[in-house]
Amino acid sequence: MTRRKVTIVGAGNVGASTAQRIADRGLADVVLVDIVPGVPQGKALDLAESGPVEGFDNRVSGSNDYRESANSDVVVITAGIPRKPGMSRDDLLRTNHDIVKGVTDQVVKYSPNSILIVVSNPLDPMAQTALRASKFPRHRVIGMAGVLDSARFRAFIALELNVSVDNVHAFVLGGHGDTMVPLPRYSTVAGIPITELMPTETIDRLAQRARDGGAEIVKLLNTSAWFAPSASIVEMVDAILNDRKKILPCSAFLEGEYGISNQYVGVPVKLGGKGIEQVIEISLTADERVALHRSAAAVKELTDLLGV
Ligand code: NAI
Ligand code: 2OP
Repeated sequence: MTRRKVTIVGAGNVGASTAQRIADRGLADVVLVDIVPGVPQGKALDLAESGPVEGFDNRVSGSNDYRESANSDVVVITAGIPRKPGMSRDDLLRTNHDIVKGVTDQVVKYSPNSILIVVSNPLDPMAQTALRASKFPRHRVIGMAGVLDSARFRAFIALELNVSVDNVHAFVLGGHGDTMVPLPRYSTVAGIPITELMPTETIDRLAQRARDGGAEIVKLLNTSAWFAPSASIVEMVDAILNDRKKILPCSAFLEGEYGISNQYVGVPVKLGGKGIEQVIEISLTADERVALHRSAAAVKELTDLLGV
């Protein structure tokens, strides 16, 4: 059996904790790449030294050079900068676009057959940036957002009803932003739609908390989340490496599905060894469809600004 290899670009909070989860689960060898000298090497060495205690034999290394990433099966892109004081949303958009484009060019050079999972924000436009830069087919460039947004919704439902998170499934579609679309009709506890378990006002409150989930953490920590994001990334990495054919909400480049074309937006997909093996089209009510299209339009405004 050949060893699997996952490269994570950006050895910051999200990248490093993704590396840790992959190593702890023995999923694959891990390479951390970052532009800051010493950081990917230091974090990788520290993580590798936890192997004897945690009981993993996977190799963990860090580099500022993409040669180390060669022939990766999966590459996770978390490189980017957070918004700084005085910086507009557009400035951030352009800066992270340039970073993600540069990173993708390097990744593709050394891992031409890899599957890319894009995490950098703003998520859906960054996934589109990576798709254009890589020239990969759409099933090999996937954005991570829906798994995280749904995990937040699931956590809030489980807390509210005092039930195990194991029993709770939820779908959140649309772009990773204020316009994301939690779908209560498709969110269930032990198979029972939550619409039968809670009054509409409670569901609306939990859905809004899921929508604001990222901002709620930023307000508390003054930086964005990494535990739930890294767990969500690793669920996708695991589905791909183990060809699980798992149905997960991911940001996918649509070509007519849901009446949306030529852009990324969060939808349910089947994730397996080939990446996105199918975009699953679920039936939506008129209101849900309007909300998904409104969210897609908000993403398109940003990709139009970038010209990607
Ligand atoms: P961070 O600031 O801790 O880490 C980012 C890392 O990227 C830093 O180590 C930095 O040196 C590196 N970097 C910057 N430019 C680079 C380049 N050109 N090449 C290689 N590395 C480069 O940030 P954090 O918290 O890890 O977040 C990373 C990104 O993920 C952000 O854009 C954040 O908004 C996004 N994010 C997205 C989520 C999602 O649901 N899609 C969830 C959480 C975070
Ligand atoms: C989050 O949702 C900031 O996208 C990041 O936590």
